[in-house]
Order: sequence, then C-alpha cells, then structure tokens
Amino acid sequence: MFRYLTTGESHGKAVTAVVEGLPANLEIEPKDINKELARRQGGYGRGGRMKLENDQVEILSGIRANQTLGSPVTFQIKNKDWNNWQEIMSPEGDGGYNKEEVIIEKDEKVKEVTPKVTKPRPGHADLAGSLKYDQEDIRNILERASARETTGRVAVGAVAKKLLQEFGIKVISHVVQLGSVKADEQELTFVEIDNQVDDSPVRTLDQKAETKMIEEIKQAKKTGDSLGGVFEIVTTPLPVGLGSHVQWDRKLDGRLAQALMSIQAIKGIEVGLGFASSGRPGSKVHDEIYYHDGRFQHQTNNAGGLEGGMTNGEPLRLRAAMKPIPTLYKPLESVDLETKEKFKASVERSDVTAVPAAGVVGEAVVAIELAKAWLEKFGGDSMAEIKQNYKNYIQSLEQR
Ligand code: EPS
Repeated sequence: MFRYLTTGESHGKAVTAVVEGLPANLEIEPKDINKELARRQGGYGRGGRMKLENDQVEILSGIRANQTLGSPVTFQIKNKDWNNWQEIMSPEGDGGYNKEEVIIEKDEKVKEVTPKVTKPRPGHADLAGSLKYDQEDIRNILERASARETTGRVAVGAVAKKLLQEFGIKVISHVVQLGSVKADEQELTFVEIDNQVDDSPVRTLDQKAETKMIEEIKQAKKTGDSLGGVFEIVTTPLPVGLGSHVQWDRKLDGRLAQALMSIQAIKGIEVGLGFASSGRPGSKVHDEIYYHDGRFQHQTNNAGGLEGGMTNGEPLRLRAAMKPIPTLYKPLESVDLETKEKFKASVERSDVTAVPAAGVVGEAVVAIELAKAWLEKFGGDSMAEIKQNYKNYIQSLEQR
C-alpha cells in the first residue's frame, strides 16, 4: 500500500514527508522533485516569504543511486525562515516569550516582549484549533495549518508523477478563474497545455484573462485584500478500471475529491461537468459510447474520466475552488482569545493569492491518488513486476 505522512511547522526547521509502499527500482533524482517544488513556489500574487525560500529536497532514506529500494522514503525540505524564528520555534527553550524585541512605534523606540498570538483570523484554523488543542498561543495552531505543509505533498507528488510517467501518464493543472476573472476555455491538447501553462505568471491558458487576473491581483494588493479562484486538473487518458464501484471508500472520484479538498483553503470540487450537470437533461450529460481502434471510447468527456467510481479510459478532468487566503492586510473583525474584546486584525506579510501554486499542489495530490490506485490494480514489489501486470491487463482488454 502506498501511503504517506508529512510533518513540520511553517517556521520550524523543515517540512518532511515519509512515503511507504513505493516499489523498488523506480528512478528518482532530486532534480525531479526540485523542479516541482520550484513550480509550487511561483505564481503572481505571492508574498515575501516565497522570495526568501528556495525549496530544495534532501533525500534521507529509501533511495540509493537514484533508485528506490522499496523501503520507506524520507524527504526533507528545510525552511530558510527558520533562521529568523529559532528562538520562537525551537523545541527547547521558552518559545521566545521572554525575548525582548525593539520595535519602532510612531518614531519612538519601544521594547516589547514577543507576544503570544491571541487574535484569531477569521477563516483560518486559529480559533477552532486553539480551542480544540487547548492552546493559549494561536501560533501552536497556525504553524501547522499553514500551506507551507504542501511542500511535503508536492515532493511526494513528484515521485507519484515519476511512477505514472513510466506508463506514459501525465498530470497538469491550469487556472480557470482568479478572483472574478474567468478564463475562456481553450481548444488545446494535453501537450500544448503542458508546454504553455507554466509560461503564464498566473498559470492560465487564456492570455486575455491573464492580463485581467494580474490587474485584479494588483488591485487586491492595493486594498489589502486577498483573492481565491479555481484551477482545473487534466491528465492524459488513463487505463479503464482504476478505483472500484464495489465499496464507498474504493471509489476513485471520492478519493480524489478528498485529496483535493484537504489542500489548504479548498472549498469545492467538481468532476467533469460537475455542478453544471445537475441543470441539464440526462441526454445532454452522459457521454455516448462507441468502439474504435480496438477499444471502447466516449464521444464526449462530461464525466471527467470517471464513471461508477472508476476511470473509464478517458482523461481525468477535475476542478477545485479555492477561497481567498484568510490572512488579510485589510482588517476583519474578530475577538481576542484572552480578553474576549473585539479587535480588527491586520498582518505584516501574506500572499494576495496562491491559486496558481494551489494548482501545482492539486497536481501532486491527484498524482498521489492515481499512483495509489495504480499500485492497487497492478501492484508489485518492483517496477518490472508492475509493468508485467500492467501489460497483461492491457492485453486482456485488447482481447475483449
Ligand atoms: C501562509 C502565510 C505565508 C505564506 C505561506 C502560507 O507565510 P509567512 O507567514 O511565513 O509569510 O507564504 O506559504 C508558505 C510559506 C508556502 O511555502 O506556501 C499561511 O498563513 O498559511
């Protein structure tokens, strides 16, 4: 079974990921992972933190001479910002609560002790997490809730992508909406999307929309606001039969939705036509079947490549909606945890939007779920064994 966990706080020493259940003899080089980490750091609208970090993976276990061993793989991505946070985030010491800091306030130098964070931001994990985990300092919640954690998922996703690529399967994302600006659908092949999308600073395929999106981000920055959006994930055609209809927790659409929904700030998922399918008659929704070139195919792909919780031989098409980032420069009303008094919170540093980056994270988690389903269907302990199982299955389909 392919499974993974991530660890790490946003301003702690590092983010790590442990991956279990990878087959032996899959070729992995750090550059395969670093390439994905760099893609995640990009996108117009990110804040100062991304200028500071330069995410690079260190492989601590499970890979020798660029080949997986079949043993657990550990990835570590160091946080450069740790250098500025050691006193506060160290596992030892006093959490920096007694540290004296000189701040400049209205032209006057004031000595202040590093305070606890007691002001929960609306829309963040701050309030619910602090109450649930019995924390007086919201930092003990926000550090782990931060989207910094997704570096670990992107590292694991890079490995999942490598596994899928051995079978010619690729996963890519593009932004279809940023703030109020919607991209027009483009008639592009998978290869064209793959080649073009990272050239756009907002990772969209519609150049006209790109200009408007950037304008809206600039505007939001000026007014201290943040923006959400929607990204779409597409894949090359997948073999029929990944996932299963027989049990709720084996349905691949549900598993993909859960994986995408677990990305920070994601509020909605669509598969294929998604919500739009509910307003159309069945005759305008379901994809007609035909037989051509020795295989069963569909005239359209409104189902997004999934029927009955299984891949149906077509490419996947999924969409995820991201809410605007809740860390705002523009103050929103909230209540102090300690004093219970009203306040208006504002922050010093945040991203205006992270939708382009969220698409890269979306690719990673989708690749991970596909790799899991792949190993369930064609599983083996080595790449050679998996390739043999895959070949047998494809041959059996050809004989139908
Ligand atoms: C985040 C706030 C910002 C983001 C961060 C997520 O970080 P900081 O508070 O250090 O300025 O840049 O995202 C990342 C660090 C990342 O790697 O994606 C938040 O509040 O969740």
